[in-house]
Amino acid sequence: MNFQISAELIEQHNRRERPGLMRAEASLRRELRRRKLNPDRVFLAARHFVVAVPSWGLAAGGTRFARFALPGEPRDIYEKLEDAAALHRLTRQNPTVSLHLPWDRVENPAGLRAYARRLGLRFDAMNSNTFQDQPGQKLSYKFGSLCHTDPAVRAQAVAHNLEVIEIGKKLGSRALSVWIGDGGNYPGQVHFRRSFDRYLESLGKIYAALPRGWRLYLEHKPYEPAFYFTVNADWGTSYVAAASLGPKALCLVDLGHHLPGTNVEAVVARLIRQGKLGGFHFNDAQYGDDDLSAGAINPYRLFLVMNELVDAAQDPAVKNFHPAFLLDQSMNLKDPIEDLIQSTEALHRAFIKALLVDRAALSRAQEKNDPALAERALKQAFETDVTPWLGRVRLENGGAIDPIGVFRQSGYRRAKIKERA
Ligand code: PSV
Ligand code: MN
Repeated sequence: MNFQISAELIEQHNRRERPGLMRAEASLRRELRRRKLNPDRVFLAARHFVVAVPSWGLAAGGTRFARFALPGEPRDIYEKLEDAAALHRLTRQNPTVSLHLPWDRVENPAGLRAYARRLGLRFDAMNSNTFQDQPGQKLSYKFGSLCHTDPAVRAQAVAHNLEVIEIGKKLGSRALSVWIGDGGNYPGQVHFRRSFDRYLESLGKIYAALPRGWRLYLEHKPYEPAFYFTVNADWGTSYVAAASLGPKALCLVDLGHHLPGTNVEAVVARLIRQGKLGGFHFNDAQYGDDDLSAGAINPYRLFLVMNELVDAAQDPAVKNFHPAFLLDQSMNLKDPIEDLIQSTEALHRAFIKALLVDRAALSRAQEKNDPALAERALKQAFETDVTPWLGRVRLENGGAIDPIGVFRQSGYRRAKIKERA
C-alpha cells in the first residue's frame, strides 16, 4: 500500500489549531459586520472556491538551461495523481487535474479515470501539444503546427487535437485548451494574414469535432518560442479567433502571457463584456512567462483580476459566466505540493478579498468621478486580513487548517523518496 496522509493526522492537527482559528475568525466577522457586510453570505461564497491542478506542475519543471530533479517527485501520471490526491486531501480545493498530451499519455484512459475516481479526483481541461516534436512523429513542428504552410503538417496537428478530444471523452473532461507556439523569429519569415487564415481553418476542424457540452479554450501568448511574431499573440487576436469560430470557443487568459505593463484586469473585463472569457491559467511573473506561484509577486493584481470576476458574477447583465480556474506553473525550487498549496491559498485569499469590496460604494464613487473613494473601496477590501477564513473553509470542507504544516509533519515526501527510488 502506498503511503498516504491519514485523516487522523489531519483531525489531530485541526483539533489543536481550531481554538485559535475560531478566535481569529470571530474578530474578522465582527470587523465585517462593522462595515455592514454579511459575513455568512461572504463565507458561503468563499466555501465553494476550487482550482484545477496542472499535471505538469506536480513534478520539477525546469528552465531553458537545466532541470533539477526533485527527490521523490512523481515519475508518471499515476504518481502525479497520487500527489494531486494528497494535495486535495489537505486543501479540499483541488478536486480536478488538467492533463497534457502526449506527456500524460496512457495505454488505458478508462483505467486512468477509474484510478482517479478511487483517489477522489476528476479531470479538468485537456491540453494538446503541437509545440514540440515527439519521438517517432512523422512531420516536424519546427516551422509551425496548426498554421504551418504545409497542409500535411496542419492535418497532423489537427489530428493530434482530435485524438486529445477522444481521450478527454474517455476521461470525462469537458474542454480542450489549445496553445501553439506558431510564429517566426525574423521579419518576413511568416505572412501575418495568411498564417492567421491557416490558424482559423485548422481550429475550425477542431471546433467541428467538439462533443456536446465541450468548450474550446484559445490561449494567447506574446512571445516564446517565437521571438519576432506569434500568430496568437494577444487577447485581441484570440478574441477574433474565438468569435469567428462560434459560441463554444472562448479565450483563456494565462496571467504570465502579457507584455510588461499590460492591464490584465482590463483585458479580463473586456473579454467578459464580449462573452468570451473561458478561463484562466493562474501563475505569477516578474519579467515574462515566469510561471512562478500565483500571488507570489503581485498579489494586488491577482485581487484586481478577482475583483472583475466577482463584479461580473454579481451583475445580472452578465450571462453564462463560468470561467474555468486552472493553475499553470512550473516548480523548480519548491516542493510542488507545497507550491500548489500556496498558490491555491493565494487565489482563495484574493477571491475572498474581492467578495469584500463594497460594490455600492465603489459604484457611487465611479459615477461621481471620485477616484479617491473608488480606490479606497478596493483598498479597504484588499487590506483586510482574511487569513482566518482560509483555514476555516478548509476545516469546514474536511481539509487541514495549516496544510503545509500537516504535509511536512506527515513525512509524505520522505515516504515517496523511498517508494519512488
Ligand atoms: C505555454 O507557455 C503554456 O502556458 C501553455 O498553457 C502550455 O500548455 C503550458 O504553458 C505548458 O507548457
Ligand atoms: Mn498556460
